[in-house]
Amino acid sequence: MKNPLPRTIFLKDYQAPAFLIDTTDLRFELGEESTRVLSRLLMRRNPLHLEHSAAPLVLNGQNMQLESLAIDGRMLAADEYRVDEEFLTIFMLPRAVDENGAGFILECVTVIKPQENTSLEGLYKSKKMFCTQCEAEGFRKITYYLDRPDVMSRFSTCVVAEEARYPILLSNGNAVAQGREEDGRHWVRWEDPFRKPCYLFALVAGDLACVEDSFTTCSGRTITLRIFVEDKDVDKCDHAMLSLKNAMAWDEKVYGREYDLDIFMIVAVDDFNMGAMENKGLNIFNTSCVLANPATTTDTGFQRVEAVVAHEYFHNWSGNRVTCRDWFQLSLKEGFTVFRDAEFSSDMGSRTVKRIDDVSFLRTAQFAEDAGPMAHSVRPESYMEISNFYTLTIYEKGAEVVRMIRELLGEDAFRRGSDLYFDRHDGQAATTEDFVRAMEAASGVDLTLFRRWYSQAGTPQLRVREQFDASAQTYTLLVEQSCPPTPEQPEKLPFHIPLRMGLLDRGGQAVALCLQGESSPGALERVLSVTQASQSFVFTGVHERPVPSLLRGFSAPVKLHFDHSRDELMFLMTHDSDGFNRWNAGQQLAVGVLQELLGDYQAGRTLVLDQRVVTAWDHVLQSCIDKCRRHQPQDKEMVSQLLTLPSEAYLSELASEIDVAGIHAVREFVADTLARTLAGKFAVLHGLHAADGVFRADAAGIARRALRNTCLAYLMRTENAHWLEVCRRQFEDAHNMTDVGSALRLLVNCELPEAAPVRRKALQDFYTRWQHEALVVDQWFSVQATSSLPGTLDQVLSLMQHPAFDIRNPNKVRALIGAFCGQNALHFHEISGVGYEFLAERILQLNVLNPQIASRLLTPLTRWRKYDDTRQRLMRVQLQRIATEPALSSDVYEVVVKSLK
Ligand code: B3K
Ligand code: ZN
Repeated sequence: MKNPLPRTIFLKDYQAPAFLIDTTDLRFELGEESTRVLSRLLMRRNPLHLEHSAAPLVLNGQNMQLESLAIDGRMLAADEYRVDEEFLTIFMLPRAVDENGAGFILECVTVIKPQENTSLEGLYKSKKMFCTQCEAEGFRKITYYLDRPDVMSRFSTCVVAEEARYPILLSNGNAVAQGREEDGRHWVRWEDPFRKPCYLFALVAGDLACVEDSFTTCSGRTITLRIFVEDKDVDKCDHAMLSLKNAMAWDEKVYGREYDLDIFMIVAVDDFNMGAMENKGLNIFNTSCVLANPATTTDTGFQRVEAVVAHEYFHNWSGNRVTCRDWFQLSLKEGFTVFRDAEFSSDMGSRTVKRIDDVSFLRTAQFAEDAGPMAHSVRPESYMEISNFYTLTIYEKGAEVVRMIRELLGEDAFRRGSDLYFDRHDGQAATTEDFVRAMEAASGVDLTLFRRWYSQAGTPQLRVREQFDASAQTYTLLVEQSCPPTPEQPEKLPFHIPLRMGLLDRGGQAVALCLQGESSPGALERVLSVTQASQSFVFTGVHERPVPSLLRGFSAPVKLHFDHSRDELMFLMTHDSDGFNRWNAGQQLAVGVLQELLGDYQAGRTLVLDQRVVTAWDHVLQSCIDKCRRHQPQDKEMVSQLLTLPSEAYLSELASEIDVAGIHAVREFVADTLARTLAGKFAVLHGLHAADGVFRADAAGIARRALRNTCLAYLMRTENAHWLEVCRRQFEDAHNMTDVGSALRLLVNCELPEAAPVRRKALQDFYTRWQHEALVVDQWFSVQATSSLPGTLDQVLSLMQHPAFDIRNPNKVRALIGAFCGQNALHFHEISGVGYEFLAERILQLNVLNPQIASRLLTPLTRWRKYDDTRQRLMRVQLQRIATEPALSSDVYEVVVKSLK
C-alpha cells in the first residue's frame, strides 16, 4: 500500500534526472518462497541536471527487503544511506563522481515476494508462471532504480530458476548464454542491445509451449517469431501469429519501419491488468488478446487480437525506439500507436466499419470521461497516480489528435513528418511537442493553435448554421465553437478543428466547393480549418440550396450540431458519398426520434414511432436484399451497423440528466416496433445469410455472421416462438463462438415465458462444455451480468460464489463485476441503490488486492452528477464510504477524492 495521502506530481516541475544509468546488469534467483534480485548499475551524474554534483542519489523502491548495498565494491554502512517506504537515498558518493563526473558501480541485492504480489505490477506469479508488468512504475517493486522513462540504460538479465518447474526463462533482447547448476536450477542470460527505460523491462519463467514462425524484413533479415502459451492453448495461436506478420509488413510499407532485434516474443498470461504490454522484444499479453480460435472466440475477439498484437508491435517504434520523456507525455506513444493500429485494422478489414466502431466508442465512453470529474487533457498537467491516466482520453482522444494532424497535413506530408520524428528522436525520450514540431517542420503547416488539443480538456461543441443566398448564388456555413469547463479549466480558447465536408445537390450529386476569393474550380470535398470561436465559410457558384455533409469520417472529436431535418438525414443516409456520414445520418435520425419519444414517455404520452425511421430501416433492408439477389458486392458489416439503433450508453452521454429506465424503454419500443413492422424483411435477410456450415474468418464471413445475428435479434422481439426455436437451434448447432454467443445472449435476454427453461439449459450446457476454457467462462459471466431481465444483481452475487469466479483474476472481475456495473445501467442504477452498494463493497475488497483494478471499476460511480437527486445522493454515500477507508491506495484515493469535489 502506498502513502495514504499521495502527492500530486506536476508537469511544470519536470527536471532532467540527476543521475544516468549507462548499463543495468540483473540477476534473478527465482524461488518458491521469495526471489533474490542482484543488480549492478553503472551510473554517473547527469551533466544536464540543474544541481549537478550536489544532489544525493535517490532511487525508487517499494515492498522489498534490502540485503546489501555497495558502491565500487565497497559495502555501505547503515548510516551511509536511508531506506523508507518509497526511496533508497545515498548521501555520499565517491569524490571522483562529484568532482569530475566519473562513473561508479552501484550493487544492490534485494529480496521480493512475487507469490504475494496480487497487484500484478512488478514481478508476480500468474498460475505457475513468473512474469512482470513494469509500466508505468512497477520496476520499483523489483529493485531500487531510477524508475522514470527518461533514464535509458542497456540491460542484461540472467534468470535463474528450478529447471523442472521453469524450463522456459525469458527476458528482453537476445539469449546469449545458458547453463545448469548442480542443484537442479538452470539459467539463461539475455542481452538487449537497445537502451531502454526500465518500464520496458520484462521477465518470464514458466513451463510454456511455444509456437514458432519467422518473418523476413524488407532488408532481408530473418526474424524468429515465438508465441509462448500453456500447452493446451497451442491450437489458438495462429491468428495472433498471422496478425503479427501482417503488422510487421504493414509497418514497413506504411511507415517505413523495420523490426530491429533478431527475435520477437509474445507470452500469454492469465492474470493481467490490461490487454498487453510492449516490453522490448518480449511482449506480455493477457490471454484474452492472444488466444483465438473459431470455437472459443467471437469475431470481435478475433479483431481485438489482431488490433492488440499490432498495437504492441507498433510500439517497438512509437514507444520503444522513441519513448516518453515523462508520463505526462504518455499520449505521445499511446495516441500515436492507437492511431497506427486503427489504420492497420482499417486496411485489414472494412475501413468504414472500423471508423464507426471507434467513433461509437469515443462518443460514448471518451466523451463521458471528458465531461466527468476525471476529465484531463491529452497531455495532463498533474496526476497523483499515473496508473489512473491510462485513459480513453490519452489513448482514444490522443489517436484522434494524431488523426487531425493527418487531416490538416494530408497523407504525404504526414508521412514525411513521421519519418522526421523517428529520425530526429530515435533512441531518445521525447515529448508531444517534439512530435508536433516534426510534423510542422516536414509540412510547413503551422500547428500553433492546434497545440491546444494537447493542453485543453473537454469535448468542443461545434454549432453550424447555413445561409443560402439564391441571387448571389452563395452558400454560407456559420461555424461557432465552444468547450464546456472541466476541472481546473473553466475557460477554453478556440481549438483548431479540421472540418471535412462536402455539399450535395438535391439529386445527391457532389457540388464543387469554391470558397469566396478562390479561383480554382473547387474540389468535391475539403477540409475546412476552423480556428476561431465564430467563423464563416462562403461557397460561391452554388445554384440551389444544397444539403451539407459535415464532419465526414468524424474528422475531429467534437459534438456537432446542425439542424438537419429528418428528411435531409434520410437523404444523406442514401446519398452521402462518405460511408461514415451515411451511417451517422441514420444514427442522428434515430437519436432525434428517441429523444422526442423520451419526452413523450416522461410525460406519460402514448409512444408513436415516426414513420421515417421505419422507412429508413426498410430501405436499408430492401436494398441489401436486392443486392444479395443480384449478387452485387456490398459491405454487409456496414449494413448490420446501419440497422443498429444508437446504444443506451450513447443516448445517456447525450442526455443532460440520464433517465436510465426511460432511455431503455424508448429504445426497446423503437426496436420492437421496427421488428414487428419489418419482420418479413428481417426474415428474408436472415434466410439469405443462414449458416452454410462453412466457417470463414475473413471479412465476408464476419459480415455474414454480423448481419445474420442482427436480424435474429430483431426477429426474437416479434414474440413468435418460431424464432426462439431458431435461436435455440443456432445455440446448439453452431460451431463458432460468434453464433453460439449471440444466440446465448438473445436467450438470456428473452422475455418470453417459454424462453426460461431454454435459457436455463443453455447456460448450464454452455458452462459444462466450456468450463476448462477460462476465456469462454468469462463470456458466460458477462452475458449473465448484462442481462436486462429482473434479478440480475442476485444472479451476479451468486456467480461471485461460483467456483470459476476468482476476484484475483482481472478478467473475471471485468467479466462479472465490471460488466454489471459498467454495461448494465438498467440494473446497476436500480433506484434502491443496491447496485451502488454492491460496487462500493467490491472496490474496498479490491483496493487491498489490486488497486489498479479497483480504481478502474470505480468509474460508473464517479458519474453521479448525471443522475436524478435520489441516485446522486445514493451514489455519493457510497463514494464517501470508500473515501473514509483508512488504507486507500493512491489509485482509488485519487479517483474518489476528485469525483467528490
Ligand atoms: N503500454 C501498455 C499499458 C500499460 C498500462 C500500465 N498501467 C499497453 C499498451 O498501451 O500498449
Ligand atoms: Zn499502447
